[in-house]
Amino acid sequence: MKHKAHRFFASMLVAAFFASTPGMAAEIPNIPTPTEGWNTVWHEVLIDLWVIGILFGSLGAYFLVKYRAKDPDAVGSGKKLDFRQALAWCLIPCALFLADDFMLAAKGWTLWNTQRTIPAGSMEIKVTASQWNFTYEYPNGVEISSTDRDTDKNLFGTEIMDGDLVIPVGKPIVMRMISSDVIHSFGLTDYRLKEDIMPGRVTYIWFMARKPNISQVVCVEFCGTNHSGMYNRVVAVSKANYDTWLAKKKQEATLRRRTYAANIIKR
Ligand SMILES: [Cu+2]
Repeated sequence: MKHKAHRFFASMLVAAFFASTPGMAAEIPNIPTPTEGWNTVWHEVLIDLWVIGILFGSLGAYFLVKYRAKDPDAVGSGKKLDFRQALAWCLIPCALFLADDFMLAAKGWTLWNTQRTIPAGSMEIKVTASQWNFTYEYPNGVEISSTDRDTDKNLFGTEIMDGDLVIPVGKPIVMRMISSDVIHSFGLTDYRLKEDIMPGRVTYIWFMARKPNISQVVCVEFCGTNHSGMYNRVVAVSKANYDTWLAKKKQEATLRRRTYAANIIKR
């Protein structure tokens, strides 16, 4: 009896779990992102550096002790290598290290292709950088400026605030960027990405959040006095929360336009 009750509750739990997440897994496209690509390649570079460092460090230390001069007049007596042996000692280690470099270069090439290829079904946000703010234009015309942020608010808070670049989770986002004055750079630090924004050229960068989180955009190219104030938060929220936020912003913009028009007519 007790067993049966256990099984019943366990199956209910499993059913509840699947019922609550049917869309979740399907919503997130299973595509490689540049963020994960950079993390992987960087970890591999670090592992390589550690392995090579430890290997050569310990070998060097071992040789230092083993072949130390035991008295000041001691002269080393190494076995002379013939031409073929010397050549092998040069080429084989070189080939081993180059193989590792080629492997990393190939991974870097793949990663670069991922970073440059915008996935299908992505959402475009237009970015205009100027001294000293980022302005974001959403597909429905809503505009957000990084300088709209409320400086009294807690930047580490979890609720959405003015000036936040809000994006839906599981949607590849393309930032299509121009500058109205000098060179800026769009630095998505937590997403491991940056791309310059220049006058007279359109540049782009794409990224995707796999789960709700808060990170930052910072200008990473010195662009004048208030360069350090050129930043805002990137808030990734669920699709439903994103839709609600965007509708609210659209409503606010319409209201602002109407008030503005009414004031002009009054004058
Ligand atoms: Cu800047």
